Amino acid sequence: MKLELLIPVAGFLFSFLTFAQSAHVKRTVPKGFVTTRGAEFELDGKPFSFVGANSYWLPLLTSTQDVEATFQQMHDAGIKVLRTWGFNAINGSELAGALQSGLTYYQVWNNGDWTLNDGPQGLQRLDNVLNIALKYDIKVILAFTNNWVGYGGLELYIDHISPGASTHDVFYTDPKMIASYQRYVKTIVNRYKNSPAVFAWEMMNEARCLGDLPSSAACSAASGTLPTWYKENSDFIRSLDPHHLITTGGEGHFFWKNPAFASDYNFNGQAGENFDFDLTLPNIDFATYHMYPQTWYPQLDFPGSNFSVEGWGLFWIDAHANAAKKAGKPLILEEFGVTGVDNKTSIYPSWVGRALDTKHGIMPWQFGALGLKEDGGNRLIKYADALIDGASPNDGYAIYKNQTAIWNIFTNAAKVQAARSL
Ligand SMILES: *[C@@H]1O[C@H](CO)[C@@H](O)[C@H](O)[C@H]1NC(C)=O
Ligand SMILES: *[C@@H]1O[C@H](CO)[C@@H](O)[C@H](O)[C@H]1NC(C)=O
Ligand SMILES: *[C@@H]1O[C@H](CO)[C@@H](O)[C@H](O)[C@H]1NC(C)=O
Ligand SMILES: CC(=O)N[C@H]1CO[C@H](CO)[C@@H](O)[C@@H]1O
Repeated sequence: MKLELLIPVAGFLFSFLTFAQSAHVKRTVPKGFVTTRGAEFELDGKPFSFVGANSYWLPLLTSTQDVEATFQQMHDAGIKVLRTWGFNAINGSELAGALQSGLTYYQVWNNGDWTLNDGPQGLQRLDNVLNIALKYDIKVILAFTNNWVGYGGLELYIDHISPGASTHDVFYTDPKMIASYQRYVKTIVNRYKNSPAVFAWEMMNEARCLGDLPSSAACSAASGTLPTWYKENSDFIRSLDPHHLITTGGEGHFFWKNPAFASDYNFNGQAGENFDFDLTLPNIDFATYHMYPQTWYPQLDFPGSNFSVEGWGLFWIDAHANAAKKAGKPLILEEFGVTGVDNKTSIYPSWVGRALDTKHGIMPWQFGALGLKEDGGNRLIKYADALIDGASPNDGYAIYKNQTAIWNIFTNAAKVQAARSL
């Protein structure tokens, strides 16, 4: 439903509520920059509702033709936002292999510190992705690092700065690691801070107390370790860039006191996030969360009750929609998926329907491009999950146009969102 259709009284009430809910003054941003207005995104003065895509592999492509072809396919599907990695880091010991295989890398770690690669095999590939995104009218969310080892995440910072450290969460409190991370953030933000191709900065993909190393006993939502890191670093990013949106990139773990959820990792604060609190931080502009109930609940049960993948997903969507509404900020279901063509076909319509009904931006994991020329298979490295099965990897979640029923769920959703953005 378009807003213009609301009767004036409802329109007045709506603006009043929006005003009352937004605690901070609305930012004035340059033309073409996405911003927020209460619980909605806004672009050039109009609501901006969208279906987006995840593609971590786009900056790894060596062929500009393939990057262009991927954006063309996204554009044809009605996609308005892309989420990709703004990092690709390797250990010095991997450099020779990377040079030989053409692997994209922006940071090389040696002797406890990293050096930047802003050359043709480095940040120029990310420049290229952003330039082509602009041409296809697609805005890009860039994450600065990874909670996981893939593409050179936290474990590289930890291994190099504090060799032998036994816990993952040392990253959030060690001043040298924070400074090293911020040096990288500053490099990326300064490079693109005037670009309308950037939708938002994302502090980390899926920050948790644990990663490929375990969590220390001290780290949890109760200790505030990760929320404090979110606060410090969102403030830091804002000090560099007054205009672009900033978000966590988190999975949306709650810290609920309800004893029924005391042993549930998604709700008991053990993961480190505190979704409701994190969203109140002044420089977190909108919320993100992820959703993989099949792998999170292999037994498909809460303590005391069984549920369906579809049903749990609806519950998770509603819980985040309610929290975001309370905070008066927009939210994105920025990664989600189930495996199996039949599962996707039967479950996605209700998840997507509920997310659209509750004013989400949605970004399924992950985009599948067909017909790319390049074979990505030879660029497998230690810090990669591997670029497998050709340039656009089929990890069991990827959605390709040849899967017509699934594809249409998202292209139809894109049309609904576009009609709301007028
Ligand atoms: C990085 O390379 C150095 C030197 O080759 C090696 O000693 C170290 O174990 C490597 N670190 C990781 C995390 O692979
Ligand atoms: C479909 O989902 C069910 C429930 O999670 C799972 O057991 C099954 O393996 C899935 N099918 C495929 C092909 O992945
Ligand atoms: C669609 O294309 C992908 C990628 O090439 C392939 O893995 C899949 O088998 C194709 N067909 C269907 C029905 O998914
Ligand atoms: C609490 C409960 O009933 N859990 C069950 C849910 O279903 C799985 C698979 O059938 C069982 O293994 C659980 O015990």
